[in-house]
Amino acid sequence: MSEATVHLGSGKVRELYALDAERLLLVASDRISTFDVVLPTPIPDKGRVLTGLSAFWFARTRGIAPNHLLALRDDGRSLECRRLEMLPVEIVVRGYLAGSGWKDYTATGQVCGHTLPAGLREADRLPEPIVTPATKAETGHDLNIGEDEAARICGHERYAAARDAALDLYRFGEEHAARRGIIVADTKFELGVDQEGAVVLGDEALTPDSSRFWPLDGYEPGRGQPSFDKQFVRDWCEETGWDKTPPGPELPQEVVDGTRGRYVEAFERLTGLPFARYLEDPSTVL
Ligand code: PZK
Repeated sequence: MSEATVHLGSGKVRELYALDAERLLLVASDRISTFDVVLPTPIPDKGRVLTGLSAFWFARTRGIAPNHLLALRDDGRSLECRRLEMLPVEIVVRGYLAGSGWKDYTATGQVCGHTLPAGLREADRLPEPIVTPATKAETGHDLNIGEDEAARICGHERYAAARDAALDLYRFGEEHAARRGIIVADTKFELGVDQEGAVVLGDEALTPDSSRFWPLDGYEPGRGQPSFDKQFVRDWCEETGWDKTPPGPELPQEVVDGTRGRYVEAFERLTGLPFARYLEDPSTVL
């Protein structure tokens, strides 16, 4: 980084810097988390895969919703972004029944206030995608809230604009990914408001870290689906008998290599580009 940059914060696997009054730098590391714990072993190029995918989606969804992307840096892992006033809620869109949605459905027949048809199985596709907002709780764990509460927190008009953008973005991404053999079961969007008051997509978008990606090949409702990207890591962690409290285990080389291959495969399937070309010239995704 040649400019004077100020470190603003760290996510589990990303860093955020201020470039100037209007611009931020989002840098994706090669760290990987599983069962909510960041592991000590990096996955080479994971940050470049996620950044390249985000930039790819930002470039292709400009006509659906404006986004914060200003520039993709030559290192392939850093995005220069417009500074926004972020909404205090995350917008989760779910097209399939998984995770906490499946749990809630089995208990109540509802997911975050959405009444669903009876008789759905785990991992079933929903008749229509649903929006289930969440707040970033103090503990770091997200807390699901109803759309009514999200609208009160954000303002009704802002929430409606954010929800509409999120649904349109999910529908576009889900359809594109399905044609390339990847199910986007659900995804989280973070939106903000720009200087003109427009609702703008921020953060990362439609990446394996912000979404549940499943392989379409072998998809079978009625059971949990394997993660497209992290299944080798999860399986290996389960085999070791690790109790899922920090520190996490060091990953063996074959798990690192297999996992890197899955991230690269997701990139190549979704972008239609060889990852090697992205490494030579990141702007090929734009
Ligand atoms: C913003 N985060 C999350 C925290 C990370 C990411 N365009 C924006 N304008 C203002 N604020 C943010 C963004 C974006 N994106 C994002 N927090 C603030 C976050 C820590 C590390 F990489």
